[in-house]
Amino acid sequence: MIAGALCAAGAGACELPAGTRIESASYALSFRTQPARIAPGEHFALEYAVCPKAGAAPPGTVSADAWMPEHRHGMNYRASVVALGGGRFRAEGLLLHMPGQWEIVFQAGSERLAHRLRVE
Ligand SMILES: [Cu+2]
Repeated sequence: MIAGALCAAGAGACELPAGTRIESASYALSFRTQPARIAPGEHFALEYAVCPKAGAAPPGTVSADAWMPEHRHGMNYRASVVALGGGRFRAEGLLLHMPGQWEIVFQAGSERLAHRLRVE
């Protein structure tokens, strides 16, 4: 599967910038955290971009959140998302308030794209 990040023909190439990649049924997403290394209790931002796969519609606004699966809780903060155009977004104000295993979660329409990471 190498074609996952390509758009439907005719819409122009949809290229994802370098970053951690996640895919769902309809979307491919890449993201970077700022700073690159997240520390517990410190605010960070997410820069991410979304490409619809062939046949899928652009997702509209893609939200960003974080979830701690082992403890079944999210953040104490709500990220504010700004659409930068061209399928790119920036989310600010995220904070993981305890060390351990987290998921960065993006919601694109009805599809959830999650990436696990450990902070300590
Ligand atoms: Cu927890």
